[in-house]
Amino acid sequence: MTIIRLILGDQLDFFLTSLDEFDKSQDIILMAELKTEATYVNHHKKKIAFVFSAMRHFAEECRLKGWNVEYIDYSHPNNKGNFIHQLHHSIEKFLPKKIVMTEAGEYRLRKAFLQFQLESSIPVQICEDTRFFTSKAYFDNWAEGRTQLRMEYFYRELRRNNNILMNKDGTPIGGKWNYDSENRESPDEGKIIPPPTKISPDQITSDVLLLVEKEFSHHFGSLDDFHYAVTRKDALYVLSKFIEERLENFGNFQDAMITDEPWMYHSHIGLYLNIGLLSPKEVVAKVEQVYYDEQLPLNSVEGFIRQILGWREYIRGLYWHKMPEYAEMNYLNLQADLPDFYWTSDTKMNCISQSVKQTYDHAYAHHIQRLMILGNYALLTGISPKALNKWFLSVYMDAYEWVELPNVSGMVLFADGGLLASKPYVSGGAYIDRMSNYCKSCSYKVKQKTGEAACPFNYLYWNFLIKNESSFTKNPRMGMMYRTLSKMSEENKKNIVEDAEKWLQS
Ligand code: FAD
Ligand code: DLZ
Ligand code: SF4
Repeated sequence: MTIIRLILGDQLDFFLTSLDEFDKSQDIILMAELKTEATYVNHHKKKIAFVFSAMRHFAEECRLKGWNVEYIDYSHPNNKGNFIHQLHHSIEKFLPKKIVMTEAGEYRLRKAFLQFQLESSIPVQICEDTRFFTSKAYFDNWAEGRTQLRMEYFYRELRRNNNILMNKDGTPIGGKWNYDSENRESPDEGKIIPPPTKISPDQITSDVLLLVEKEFSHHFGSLDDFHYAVTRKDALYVLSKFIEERLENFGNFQDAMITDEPWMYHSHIGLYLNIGLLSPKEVVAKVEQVYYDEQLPLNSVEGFIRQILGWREYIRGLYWHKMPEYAEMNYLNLQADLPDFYWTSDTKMNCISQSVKQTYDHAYAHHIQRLMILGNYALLTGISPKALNKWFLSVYMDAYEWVELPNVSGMVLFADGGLLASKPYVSGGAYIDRMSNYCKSCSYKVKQKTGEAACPFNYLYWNFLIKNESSFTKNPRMGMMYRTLSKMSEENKKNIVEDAEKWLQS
């Protein structure tokens, strides 16, 4: 008798646990392009096109293996709009003996599937998602008894456990666990940055682009120049081009930003990792091997591996460890709405307008733009976790709640009170000026601290420290900032607070 194997849009991997012991003579793969998934937030048009096209290509690959696939596209007459209704429909149609699936990556869906499992008339088997280095249980165990959950210690443990960039005697290669201090070079405007690797849309992608323009025209974002991989083969090609062309400079310029250079030396593979076209283990293994074969700079190789083995695993562990409470946390009681310019890019602040514009165009911004431009401004101006999470979950191609929420609530908004970050990631204009060339063509003056022409990040930064003094003055990592503040004249502080209030009200 038939088993229906449900594959979600971010589970496009033939090694998925729900495909174990697949019997091609009887089993059926169920995949569906669903309204609820495309609209639980108004995803960027490119993200919907990417997921639908990658799903269609995966279904094609399954058919080529001779597997039975029930693929419900967006316009299919039997499209039921959400997973649970779709499953009920398939149970009636195929009378299967069992449903098998791999657990969903987001809490809201995992809850819905557990409820379905409880109520279903046939057995529903929900398998563990093993596409990560660590399980949820591993993280829970690691976190037990700790008041602070620092990524660095988690990462070191994973380096040891998986023997990655390690010497035989158990010490890290190069003698240090991390080379962060070497990964903060200012941008080099004279250096030619390799263009991003582009894959031309095939017929399947072109059809999807038309569908998305028709059905989701009101969503944020442009569909122009869609050049992403939608198959594993092409995603592997993008990875190989990153290793060949960009990895060497990844470390030095990891935090650098240049006007009209959205891609810098980043890998642009987060979207593929997150839907299963690439696996984190294979990416880390390949990059480590290249280090041994080609002696690429250790700060680049270690820095890159830390993002995937360290941050990505840690963030997922934290999400499952703390959900559902994590989504409700708001330690600093931030309540402001998101300004319109997060959607329109219509602001005189060049750093923000650049970051929003490229987000609109490409559904991509690199880490420092997300953290130190768009995130920094949000924290300084008190945007609420709900509003900011909704925006970040909507606009990026790689956004899924398990990875987006801890980054936004924990790393950006300090909403968890310091579980993830030892101090808030805030800065004035000087940091942005050091790490980018945005300030050179901005209407505001980055060196000016107060007054109409001053860079808003300057007075908003000091205003943030003044307003949140009671929350942070005992934080040892904030000592230097508060010592500088204590030396400021009362007159100066008054001007800062007045300018900040004027800005916040405008
Ligand atoms: P690279 O800079 O080349 O890094 C390589 C890989 O490391 C990434 O592809 C990603 O898989 C991983 N990585 C790096 N930093 C992180 C991190 N902080 N958390 C988890 N994985 C990380 N990443 C997402 O995948 N989805 C999100 O929705 C997301 N939202 C973010 C929101 C904010 C506010 C911030 C500060 C960061 C967010 N990140 C998110 C992390 C990071 O910005 C993106 O993974 C990265 O920009 C993707 O581009 P890339 O593939 O070129 O990454
Ligand atoms: C993101 C997304 C979108 C836009 N559309 C679909 C879809 O139509 N069908 C589907 O199976 N999955 C989709 N996804 C991915 C799911 O939202 C994802 O599986 C959950 O967010 C869990 O991580
Ligand atoms: Fe951004 Fe201020 Fe620089 Fe303008 S001057 S780009 S607002 S940091």
